[in-house]
Amino acid sequence: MPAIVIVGAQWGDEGKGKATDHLGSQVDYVVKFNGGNNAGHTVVVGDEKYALHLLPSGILTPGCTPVIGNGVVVDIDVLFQEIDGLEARGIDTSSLKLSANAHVIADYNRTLDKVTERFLGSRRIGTTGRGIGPTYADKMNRIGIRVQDLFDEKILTAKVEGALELKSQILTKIYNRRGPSVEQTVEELRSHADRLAPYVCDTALLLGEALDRDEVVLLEAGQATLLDVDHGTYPFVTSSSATAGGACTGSGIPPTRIDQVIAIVKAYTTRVGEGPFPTELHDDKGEFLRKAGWEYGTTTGRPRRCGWFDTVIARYAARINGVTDFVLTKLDVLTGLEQVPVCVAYDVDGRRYDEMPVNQTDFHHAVPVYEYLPGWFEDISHCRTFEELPKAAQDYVEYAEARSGARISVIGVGPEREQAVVRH
Ligand code: 2SA
Ligand code: GDP
Ligand code: MG
Repeated sequence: MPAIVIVGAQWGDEGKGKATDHLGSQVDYVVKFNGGNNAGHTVVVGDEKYALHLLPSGILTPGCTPVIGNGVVVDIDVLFQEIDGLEARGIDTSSLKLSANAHVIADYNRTLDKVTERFLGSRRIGTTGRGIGPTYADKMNRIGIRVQDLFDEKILTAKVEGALELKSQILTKIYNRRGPSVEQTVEELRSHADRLAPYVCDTALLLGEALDRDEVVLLEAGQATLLDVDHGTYPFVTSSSATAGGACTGSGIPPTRIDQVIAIVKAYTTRVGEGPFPTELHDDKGEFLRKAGWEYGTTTGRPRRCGWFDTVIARYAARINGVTDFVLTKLDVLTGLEQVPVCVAYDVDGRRYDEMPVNQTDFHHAVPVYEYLPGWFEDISHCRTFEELPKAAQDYVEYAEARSGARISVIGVGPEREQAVVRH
């Protein structure tokens, strides 16, 4: 039976959490494979609203085992805060599994993230300040601290010493700040070890065996295609592999076992943080989308930048991820517009681009070429079949589908679990 991957098609916050939760009852394992507590996934169940950061969205479904894979970077304090928060609301988190190979976010990396952003000034990335980038940098630099290191004080001390030797030099000489002591860091990391131990295991083995038993594994990406460190709008990206390929490296599940790739795409586009965004709106229409879609960061509360739907980006996401199905979310937010512009190509200094320009400068200069579709005014939040949608909304979906390179299987018409139109 299948391994299914869920990815974001744009710059994140497309509604991956809701889509994962929607599939929760049909799957046995939900795996977070990249990122950390920079992610924010909102799931609304009845009157309850949950904001998940480190825990996979499947944790809300009884019987579904949540897994934090090796590709994730873990802030242990935040992990326990989230576990405690959910337990206090009656959610059982005891089945959580955490990869022994996942990397741990140490306090010095949170500090480095923040001071680096200040240092960059106008060239800043607009990170969430959670220490994500420096922790992945340590991983690649082979000076990272992994979950398994927490259980051996000698090894942990040697690793922290190695990492801090370099960091302290950077912190004191370049940023003029005092680096933390080895003892302090080891003590802080070790303080969690006993509580963490029951969750820790070889998650790649666990998932491989689950697939052998024909169980269903859902791999849930944090962030999105255009924030992927390789395929996104570098350097305005996160530091992990947020595309479908990352699901394999971040979980230990091989590519030959992935059966379906579902990309979540918003009916318009948003972005938080810095970086190019061709269809961004700086006028009252942008404000309309922000208000109607409540576009504020789930983790940091930052207002999200808003713009029209961009089929060039959707096609790119379909190609890079091998998308089999799109879930088009937040169609309800577009209700009440006379006309809805859709970007079909870019004009870059007089030259037309139908596909994403590979050159970063070209993408910065991309001016959207729009087609204008008729809007609708009817409330669609109660629609549950495609036929119930107003004709103009149906046309919008079919237009987006024809230009996005994969079928649109589900349409979101509201934040709640059941507010969806299932087509396939
Ligand atoms: P980082 O902190 O190193 O990962 O930041 C690098 C870039 O990645 C962007 N990024 C995000 N974009 C959208 N949503 C994210 N999660 C939160 C949410 C964001 C929030 O769900 O709302 O609450 O602000 C997320 N995480 C990282 C970030 O904006 C940088 O552009
Ligand atoms: P994620 O990071 O991709 O999981 O997305 P977020 O949770 O950060 O942001 C998506 C927001 O849109 C959340 O507040 C969801 O509750 C909400 N949402 C998801 N799908 C829909 C939809 O179809 N319509 C509306 N109005 N809101 C939705
Ligand atoms: Mg989010």
